Amino acid sequence: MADGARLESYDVAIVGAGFSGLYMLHRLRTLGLTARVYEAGPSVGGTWYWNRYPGARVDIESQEYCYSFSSELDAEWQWSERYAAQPELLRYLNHVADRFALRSGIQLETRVTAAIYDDAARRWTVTTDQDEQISARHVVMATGCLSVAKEPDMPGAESFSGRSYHTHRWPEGVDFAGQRVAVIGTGSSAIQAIPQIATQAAHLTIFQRTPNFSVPAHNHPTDPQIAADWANNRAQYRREARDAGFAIRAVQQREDVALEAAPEQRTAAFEERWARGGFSLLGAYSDLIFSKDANDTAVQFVADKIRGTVKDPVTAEKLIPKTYPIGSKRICVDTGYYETFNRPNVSLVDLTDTPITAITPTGVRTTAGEQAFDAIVYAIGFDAMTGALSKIGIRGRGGARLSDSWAEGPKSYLGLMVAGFPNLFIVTGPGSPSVLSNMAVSIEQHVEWISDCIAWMGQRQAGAIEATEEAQEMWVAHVNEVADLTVYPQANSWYMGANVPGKPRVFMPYIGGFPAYRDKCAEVAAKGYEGFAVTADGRA
Ligand code: FAD
Ligand code: N01
Repeated sequence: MADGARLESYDVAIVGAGFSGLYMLHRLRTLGLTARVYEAGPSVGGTWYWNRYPGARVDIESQEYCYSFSSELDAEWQWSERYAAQPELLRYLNHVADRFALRSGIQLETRVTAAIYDDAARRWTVTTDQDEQISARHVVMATGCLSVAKEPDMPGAESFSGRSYHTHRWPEGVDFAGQRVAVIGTGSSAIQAIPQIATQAAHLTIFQRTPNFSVPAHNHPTDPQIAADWANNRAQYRREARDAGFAIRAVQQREDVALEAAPEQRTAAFEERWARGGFSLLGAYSDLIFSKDANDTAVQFVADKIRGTVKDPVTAEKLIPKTYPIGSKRICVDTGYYETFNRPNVSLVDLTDTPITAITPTGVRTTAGEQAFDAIVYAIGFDAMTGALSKIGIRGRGGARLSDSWAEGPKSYLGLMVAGFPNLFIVTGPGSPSVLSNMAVSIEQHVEWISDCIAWMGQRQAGAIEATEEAQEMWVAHVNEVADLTVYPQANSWYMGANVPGKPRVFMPYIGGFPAYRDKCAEVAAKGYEGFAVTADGRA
């Protein structure tokens, strides 16, 4: 610790002020505990502060993608659209921060750089980039699954003399009018941004390495009847969401099996889901994520939709994913994505034919030659699930480094705790449903489990809780076993760590479904935190 550095002491240090960190602070305060949130950014909101690119909006209906812990909050907040856009989500999270008087407990523009466990004191010392140290009994990493953006790794990226943008760090006041714009990447961020940028730019060129499956959002202003229906039945609808595999009520998962349906029946079922919009397509049949043959029927349906929308058949074929099952990468939910390729000012470069060799001072060079641009938009994704944690120097019992424990891929018990790292909790960590679910639901479940656990420890004057190696090994084996029953590991996805060179290829989230996972967490707690070692210790 540097001379003059401040030292503060709390029951709990929380890292991150997004959906997770805000609710964590609120819950801990209601338990009478002292807690402080450290947030690297200049605002609360997490994902919904950082990702301000044009077109950014939620891919789960707003009525479902929000907190459920306060009926007063529900009653006073009205969503203006079926799928809220980023500014509205950010307003919502700011409202939550004000509504529950959270700001006094949040320290912005403060990055946590290290967290070191003192086995004797059974406390963590958290270090920030603001020349301060915090002593805390518990640390909650609410650092986000998708909060560390990948940086452009193409040679020459820094030499570009035009403007470069990253979807994750979008500045105010960008105007592409009259410009030649390149978008690199075709994931969810790009697929939302491209239709908007295309309406401004003189010409937009999309550099696609792997096409993605996208389904229409059919977004619209909130239907007053639907809002009233939700207001009248909210508790029941929330229960239905929590009992759904992805914790998304609107998926309306059917038990029918695609391979047992006649082709015309299947087409009708998919058409009905396509007309509803969003992730409901995946709920049309129960075997879509388990059987490659069943999955192929949905792939063919979407491929035909793309062919039917994109007028140039060569472009249409390039936009159809052919190398992985639908759903094994998060499906994109778009507004006018495929239609955008019918505009005269939009063109597609397929990088499988002609890879990027360099970014030059004036544009993008591929093996086919160089194209000049005024602006480049990088929509190249995230070091997902482990990125934020790997940037913090986390050292547990005996000085063990988390980066060493996770060298072959992240291991955890329930995605909540890691053996060797007592009193360190992760919200939606690898090994939990997290990114395979409605994150708002998963975050609430994790925050409540963690705060209940901390309260339980307090009642028993327990000094430390830690996942046992045995429980962790069994859980990791289960997570892998369940993943292998599905088509998910067949894609080179960020779920697998495949988008970051050198990252171990491990299927990180838990695909066993939110209800089964929630029940397992509840059972573990009911059995006195089975699979955890609890150390009695009344020391303050
Ligand atoms: P985040 O919102 O990521 O917040 C984590 C915070 O921690 C960040 O503000 C970050 O700055 C801070 N932080 C990280 N490391 C440190 C550190 N060392 N020190 C201090 N602060 C730190 N999920 C859905 O279910 N539905 C959606 O529609 C959806 N849309 C998304 C759209 C985009 C563009 C992205 C990127 C993700 C989306 N997600 C969606 C996932 C989304 O991340 C979660 O839904 C949710 O917002 C996560 O909240 P969080 O608080 O856990 O993490
Ligand atoms: O990132 P991505 P994202 N050269 O990793 C390409 C959530 N989210 O920010 O597939 C050329 O999906 C890469 O190509 P490839 C959601 O969970 C939700 O779009 O690796 N291309 C890919 O096309 C989502 O899944 C919403 O071959 C390069 C793209 O960049 C997650 O966040 C909106 C490249 C990255 O796609 C991440 O989405 C936004 C290179 N060097 C995000 N490197 C909603 O709709 C990467 N690519 C709510």
